[in-house]
Amino acid sequence: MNTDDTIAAICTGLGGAISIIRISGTEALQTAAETWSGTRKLSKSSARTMLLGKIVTDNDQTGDPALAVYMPGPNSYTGDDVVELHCHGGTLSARRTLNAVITNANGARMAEPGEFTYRAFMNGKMDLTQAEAVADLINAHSEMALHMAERQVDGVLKDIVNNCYTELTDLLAECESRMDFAEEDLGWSNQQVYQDKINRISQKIERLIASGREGGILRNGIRVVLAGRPNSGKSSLLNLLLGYDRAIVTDLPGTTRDILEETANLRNIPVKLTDTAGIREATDLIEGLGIDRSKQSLKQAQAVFWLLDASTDNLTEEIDEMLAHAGNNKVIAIWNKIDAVERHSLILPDIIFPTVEISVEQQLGIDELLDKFETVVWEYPHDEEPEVAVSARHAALLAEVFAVLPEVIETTASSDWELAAVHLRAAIAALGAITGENITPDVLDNIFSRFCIGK
Ligand SMILES: Nc1nc2c(ncn2[C@@H]2O[C@H](COP(=O)(O)OP(=O)(O)OP(=O)(O)O)[C@@H](O)[C@H]2O)c(=O)[nH]1
Ligand SMILES: [Mg+2]
Repeated sequence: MNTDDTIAAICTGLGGAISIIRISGTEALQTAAETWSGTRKLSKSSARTMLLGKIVTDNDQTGDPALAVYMPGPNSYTGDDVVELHCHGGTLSARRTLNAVITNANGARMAEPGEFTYRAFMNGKMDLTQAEAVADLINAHSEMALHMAERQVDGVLKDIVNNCYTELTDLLAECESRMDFAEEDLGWSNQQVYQDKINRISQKIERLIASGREGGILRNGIRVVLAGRPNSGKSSLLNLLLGYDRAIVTDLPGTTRDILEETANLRNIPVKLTDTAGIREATDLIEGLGIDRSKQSLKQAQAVFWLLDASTDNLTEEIDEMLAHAGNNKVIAIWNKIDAVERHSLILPDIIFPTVEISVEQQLGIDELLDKFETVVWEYPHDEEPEVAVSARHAALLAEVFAVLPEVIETTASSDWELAAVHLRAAIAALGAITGENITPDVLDNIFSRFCIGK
């Protein structure tokens, strides 16, 4: 992406009460002056002061009232000169203003997705981890995901990575100096110091890699499938977890025939909840097709809520169906309708999966279900939010660093400074790719193309 020209886009979601058109680049003031006019000129106003004026286009000299604000670089979001026009919202009004900004005599270029943040990165306003976190922030589907993104925007991950980067760069400098001045003693550290240092860095990197699991869950959410025999209460539980009546519930077995998918937030974990057709011998063609889809969904599930009807006469059948179809992946067995069973706990058989007893109808046991869900997802007690949760891109690069560090220990221990330097450079390059210190343009394009337009 070119960074020399002036770009513009609507930064706000379409349809709101106000729309903001951001213009960024060396010609931002001139471009805005062709589109907006007020009693005071933007170029004469003090930085970051809102001025009232109106949008003037070629066809419409008495245009809509609009506020304008000038943020001279480098103290702007992008680091360029920026002008923002705040005009009436609504799709048409905002588009008309953007169109005027693009087509006027000093017209700007329409910004690509993520291009404002790309410029902020290129202008050194933020590193790549912070820029990526801006996208995470917009896409966050839970409080925890939001906090994590905010911490990454604040530079928590950047600082840890930069710290390792600096330590390894210092070590590389020593290795190179040992190669160049092998005969002299220039007060170098001894090999034990190197090893301790690398071990410390290794531990930090290992912790970051481990946080990738949380990063994946918080960024992508997880797919939870509600499954079970007909009438076990899957749709009732879906409705309860969503907090509204999404699915039809009746006492006829085989009510749900197709897959229903909704997003929700269970204990800060973003989830895609999938309600499915009850699994049994199908009674007709349509039900059979629905059951095939249920089985397909189970294959893609990252967690399964398997509903068992505790009130039926045939508990073994309920369990057998589960063992045949649930798979082994994070299944929670849920005895539902315990309200309809007398002294239920005495008769319910043991099950190999984590098990809870609930009543959707009377809202019993739902907290216990969510407790189990949390434990199953995080795999260990998760009382505190992790400090950082790296993305898959970061984790892959960190794994490269982690793999090469033992080689650094080995080669420094045997005073093979040349080879140590080779390994150190590889580790440094991978860390630099995380923060964007050294990264190829196509990787950058790929990262920013996933942003929305206007960010
Ligand atoms: N007593 C009692 N009845 C319940 C409970 N949960 C659901 N039901 C009833 O069980 C019946 C079936 O509920 P659904 O939610 O439609 O069950 P389902 O598993 O989605 O059924 P299919 O879509 O046919 O596979 C309805 O009449 C519900 O009111 C519960 O906790 N206790
Ligand atoms: Mg149903």
